[in-house]
Amino acid sequence: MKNLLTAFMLMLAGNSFAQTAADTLVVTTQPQMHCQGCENKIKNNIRFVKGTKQISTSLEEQKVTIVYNSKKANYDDFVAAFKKIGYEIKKK
Ligand SMILES: [Cu+2]
Repeated sequence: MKNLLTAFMLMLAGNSFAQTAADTLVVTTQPQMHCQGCENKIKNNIRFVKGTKQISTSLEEQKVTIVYNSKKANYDDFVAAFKKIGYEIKKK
């Protein structure tokens, strides 16, 4: 019984760790974003990449900031997702 409890607590600890495994990716796009339509297109598509938690764009700074779970997605997943909608990305 004690072992079971320990195992359960370890599981909980593992879970909370997974939830905080958030990475932030900041990228620039090619072609550049030039209006809200571009921003929306990116946001509405990239948010479907598995593991994406939050996505924001900045026209002035020409950057896209993505907060994601690094256990579920990696940089290449985002490269592929951007490519699908016609953008190349570079880490900023
Ligand atoms: Cu546009």
